[in-house]
Amino acid sequence: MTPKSRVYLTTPIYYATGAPHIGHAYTTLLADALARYHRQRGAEVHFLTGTDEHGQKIQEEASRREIRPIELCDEMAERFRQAWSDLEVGHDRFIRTTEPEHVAVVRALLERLHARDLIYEDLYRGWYCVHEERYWTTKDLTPEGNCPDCNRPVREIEEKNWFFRMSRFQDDLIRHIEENPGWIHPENRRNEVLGFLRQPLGDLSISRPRTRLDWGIPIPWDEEHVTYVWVDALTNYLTASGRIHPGAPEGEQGFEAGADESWWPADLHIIGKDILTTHAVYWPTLLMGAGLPLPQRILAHGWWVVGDAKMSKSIGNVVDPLELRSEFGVDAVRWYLLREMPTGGDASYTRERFLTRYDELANILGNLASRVTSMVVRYRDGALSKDAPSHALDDAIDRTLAVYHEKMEALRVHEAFAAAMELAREANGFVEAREPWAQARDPKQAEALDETLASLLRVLGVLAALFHPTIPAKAELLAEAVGFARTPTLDEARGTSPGGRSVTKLSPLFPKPERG
Ligand code: ME8
Repeated sequence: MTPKSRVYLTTPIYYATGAPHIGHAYTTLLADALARYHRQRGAEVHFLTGTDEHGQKIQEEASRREIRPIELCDEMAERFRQAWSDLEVGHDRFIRTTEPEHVAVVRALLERLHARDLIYEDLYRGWYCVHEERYWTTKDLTPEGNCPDCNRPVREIEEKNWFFRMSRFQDDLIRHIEENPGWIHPENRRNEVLGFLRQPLGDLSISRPRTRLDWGIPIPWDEEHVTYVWVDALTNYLTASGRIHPGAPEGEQGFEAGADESWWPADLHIIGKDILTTHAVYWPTLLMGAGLPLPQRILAHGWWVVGDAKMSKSIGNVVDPLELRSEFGVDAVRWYLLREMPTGGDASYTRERFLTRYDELANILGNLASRVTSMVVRYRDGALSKDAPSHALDDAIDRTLAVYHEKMEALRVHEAFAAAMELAREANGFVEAREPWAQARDPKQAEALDETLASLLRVLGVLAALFHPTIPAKAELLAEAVGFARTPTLDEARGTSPGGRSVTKLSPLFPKPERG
């Protein structure tokens, strides 16, 4: 597949209520790994993350803590920013839904839908879950009469609301999903959405009365109502794309088709499976209503549990990625999360698995890197001659690159990284088979030793590039140790001869942690 030249990737914007845990970290790291992969292939990338700051959850948490909602949001946005910086996430934009630019884009989108007669006023009677901020009909509720999503009690309410004519777009959405098989990934999630769309699709309430909820974006033509938090939140992807210019005269705000310098449409929305309906039903129908193109793809990944229990504050088993980082280092956390979870499937965190994955880094990649660099220093004084033959492992490299690219394109990121680790394992096997220490003792084998070491150096350069999306800092140390000024691209690493570059002995890349 030819690499794309521009890639716009997004994570969900996380609620500014709780601290980031390994679930949030996983999504963000997955986006970061893909962003790094595409940048390395020469694409210009726009990687967006941020915080979701309006709505009842935020208002209630702020009032529980006796602070103003904006104070809570300022604190939490900083906390998320810091966490991403500590985990070496290289996003390009951190959006907050309280930013004036975003507020203006949400209002412009609502005006647009209103002007197209896609919004009407009606009386809503039914059940409401405060926690999920969602309305339910009686048949949606659990047998005990609770919210089907969070199992908390619901309230019966009757209120005036503004509705979006979502039902009008049901057939178009089904057609879009059927005509674009890879649009929702993985396939079981796509089937889930198609299953959901077999029932008649209702209209979507897009407002909340201010008497009940004040912390939101006012509906432009009705100050007594604020925007439903999901409509507000989903629009963040559009705001950060730069497509909409709310201040421009009508007809020039960016809703119209035509040449466009912005990042819209997104190439990939990465989300957890919990928020699939909002992304694969609400969001595309809102975009259809506004006459805007749909995102290219949606990846709904699976769920992290802890052992066999749900991760939750009330159980007290929430795994903090920053604590793991202080114990084992950032690379251990990044490698574990990205390698352990099958992209799209579920995964269970245990300390044992974490340590096993760390051992894999230390014993396979780390070990290869230290033994090869130290042999080059010992036997060849830190540099091989310029014309040293270095192609003994080229087949293994090329096989790995083919699998790696194929898996990355197919969003099977864990398998791409598994292929990278497999190359390091093969290279260790090559060391055992060639026995460079024996070659070094035999002057007749000088050329053979050159080939052994030079081929291994070429592999180490390729490994630095292959591991860059998951463990960028360690990949850079490795690249520097084999004589690159910075981490090479895959093509540079594969294509340049290692002879003549100066090699330094690496101290262990992944030192043994103290085991508690
Ligand atoms: O839903 N396993 O925000 P949120 C895997 N603000 N991923 C997990 C996870 C787990 N146990 N727990 C959380 C919201 N996640 C809205 C989104 S987007 C326009 C608005 C990740 O703070 C996963 O990506 O509840 C999930 O979709 C997201 O965090 C939910 O984050």
